[in-house]
Amino acid sequence: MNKQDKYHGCLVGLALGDALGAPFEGGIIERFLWKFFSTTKTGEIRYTDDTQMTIDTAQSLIAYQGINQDALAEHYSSSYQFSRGYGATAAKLLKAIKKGQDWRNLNTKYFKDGSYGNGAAMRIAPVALFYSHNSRLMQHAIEQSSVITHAHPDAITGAKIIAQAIVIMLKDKQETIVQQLIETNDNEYKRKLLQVKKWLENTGKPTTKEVAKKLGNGIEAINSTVTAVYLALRFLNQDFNELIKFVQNLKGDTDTIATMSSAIWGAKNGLKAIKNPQLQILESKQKIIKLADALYYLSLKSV
Ligand code: F2R
Ligand code: MG
Ligand code: MG
Repeated sequence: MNKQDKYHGCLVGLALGDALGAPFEGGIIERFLWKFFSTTKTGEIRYTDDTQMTIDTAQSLIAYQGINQDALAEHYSSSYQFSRGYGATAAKLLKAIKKGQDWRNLNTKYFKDGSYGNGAAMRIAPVALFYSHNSRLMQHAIEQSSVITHAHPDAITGAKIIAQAIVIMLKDKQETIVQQLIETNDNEYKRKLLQVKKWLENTGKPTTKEVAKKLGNGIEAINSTVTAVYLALRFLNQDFNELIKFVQNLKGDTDTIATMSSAIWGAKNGLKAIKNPQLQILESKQKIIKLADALYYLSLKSV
């Protein structure tokens, strides 16, 4: 498998998963609202905050050849648009940065320990792609990029889980993912990962309701990141569209679970394996491919 195609598959898969999951996210109000924002003026399918923040992360990593926290905070805030459907607290924080406040004074302002939402995990793929050859630097970069908006340890752990899964897929070591994650996590994350191990070892296929009940389908990192890893692994050897269909029926935070699971699935199978007609009308597809290319060439420098 061509490694560059895996980079394309990770980022374009992420954006396509986001755009296809978005119409199903949340409750009646969110789904109704998205109808007004779901396509561009030229008829492309629009992505949400998940992909926008992923693009921001990629662009900033490329420009600074690493994480520059102040520049990244600035980048996130200048890209903010209501129509992308940001998390409520993330939106407040980004608007405050735009008005000149320092992110260091904001990331524990709204919640004492910071946000435990999945916002850091949903945008972490470029960090995994950039640092795929250096795990120590990657861990540090995940902490630095996450803490800008998500200081809570659960949010940072969720980002590490998604990044680690992507790196393992790039190396085609998918059979080691769950065990590696079990060894590097504890408490509730470990409990959920043990459930994933059990499900993957048995031939039975849990329903969407069982997956939501045992692993979660919510906006919290703890209730969505392990779910995304499980679904990427369960559908790894199947059509990309089967993964998306399952996530759409999962309910809850469908765009973000599709974002994260598609990034992991795409890092294994590559862009050429994604056969979906809507790929042709995905917003900014060529721009995302170019970002994946830049991350690919930069990652080679650190081999
Ligand atoms: N915002 C949305 N979707 C609309 C809402 C969907 C629906 N109502 C649902 O709940 O499923 N989507 C986008 O937001 C998510 C990423 O969010 P992010 O960036 O983590 O945002 P935020 O604001 O930091 O956290 C989200 C909310 O979680 C609660 N929360 C977080 N930390 C908390 C804490 N320490 N204590 C208490 N509550 C906490 C707050 O309600 C936050 O607003 C993705 O789904 C993306 O697609
Ligand atoms: Mg979103
Ligand atoms: Mg979401």
